[in-house]
Amino acid sequence: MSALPASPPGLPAEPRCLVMGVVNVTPDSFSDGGRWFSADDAIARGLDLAASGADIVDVGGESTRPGALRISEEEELRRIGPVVTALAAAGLVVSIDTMRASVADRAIEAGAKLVNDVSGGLADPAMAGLVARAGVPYVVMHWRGHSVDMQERAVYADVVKEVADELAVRIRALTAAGVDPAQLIVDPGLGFAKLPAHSWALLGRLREISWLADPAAPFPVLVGASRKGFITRLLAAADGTPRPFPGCDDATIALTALAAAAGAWCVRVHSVPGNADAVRVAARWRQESAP
Ligand code: PMM
Repeated sequence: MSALPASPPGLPAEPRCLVMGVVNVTPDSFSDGGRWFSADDAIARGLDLAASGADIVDVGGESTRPGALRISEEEELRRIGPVVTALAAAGLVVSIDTMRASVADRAIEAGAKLVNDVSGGLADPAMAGLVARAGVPYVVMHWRGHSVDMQERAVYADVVKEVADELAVRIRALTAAGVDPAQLIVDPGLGFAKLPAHSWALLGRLREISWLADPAAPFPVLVGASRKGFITRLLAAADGTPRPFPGCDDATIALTALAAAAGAWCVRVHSVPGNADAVRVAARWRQESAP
């Protein structure tokens, strides 16, 4: 089995898939909106995620659930500022989940070590320059537009090829702006302008996302499957009612094991303990797998 791509400099390096725990400081996120909306609750949540095995905690102030409207920059900064500062001061590896260069900049000043941009740099033309100047690792997620109407853009002939091609275009734009390819992590953007069938196809062919244009130079891949709609629909009741989010955590753990065994670099999850076990099982499994 092929070796895992190395972590970008400055991030934890383990001989296994990493676990990123989610701290959504939002009133309306996909599965946990409102639960950690006060700064104190969000800080406590981040510490708890790290104590239960998260290698990285991902702090976000803006919901990207399908249909979500944007919030102002001031409001985003108000939400994430104290949380990033406190978690970084406590020694955690903090990622900032933002599409705004100004928010990423402030979070880096406050100690964030990774910028997680679900728009892959498309939402803010200043993002590429900021990431190049700061030299921090950067998640380039596949994205076709803001959440308010993104599902109208879920039209593909070959979803895996188109996502890989569109990510490669973003990577060319980022490197042209001075970003070092060694800083980059790619993400297929499960559920973002994707119908459930698209997300499943991407999971089944993750390696092609890692390879992009060149199998000899794979990128680390981040997978954000946790509690997404394609899982709630797979596990729907007999009458078609999607499984409520908290009932999807076991399926998320199963997906983590499969993605990690397929070579994912990191999984982004809402509940850590089972996923922290799953990545260790997958690492041991990979050790015994044929090259
Ligand atoms: N998904 C959400 C938010 N941020 N970041 C990355 N890199 N990948 C994802 O799939 C992703 C993300 C939406 O999920 P949530 O609102 O339930 O946290």
